[in-house]
Amino acid sequence: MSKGIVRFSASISHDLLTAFDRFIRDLNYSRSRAVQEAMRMFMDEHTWKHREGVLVFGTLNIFYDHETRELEESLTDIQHSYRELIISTLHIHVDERNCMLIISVKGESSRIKKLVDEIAGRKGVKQLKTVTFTI
Ligand code: NI
Repeated sequence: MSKGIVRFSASISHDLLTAFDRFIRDLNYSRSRAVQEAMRMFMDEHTWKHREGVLVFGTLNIFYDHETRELEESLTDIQHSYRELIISTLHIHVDERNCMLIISVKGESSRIKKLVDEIAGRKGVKQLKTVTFTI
């Protein structure tokens, strides 16, 4: 084993590992390479959440059920509360039931984290993915 390389073990479900192995085999990745890339991507995505006072810009991509009672109203209310961060919003009607909201933001990291947490905590929000850059 070369210097700087370590082995570690982790516990995950059998189903997840099976799906992961199948997935990376199609990409011609080894487990080690895929896990390293996933760890770097994870840290890239979340680093700004641990740092206060950093200027962050990017998009919040929210996939939600528009039939959930009062969700759309509360998403609008939240956006009004954080309007100083929001550059623009794009609403996409995905199908009969689901919508996607893309909110472009620019502002201080801890404030954007609060906005993300408020939206993610709403009932009916199925997924929230952020694409962020720091400068
Ligand atoms: Ni819609």
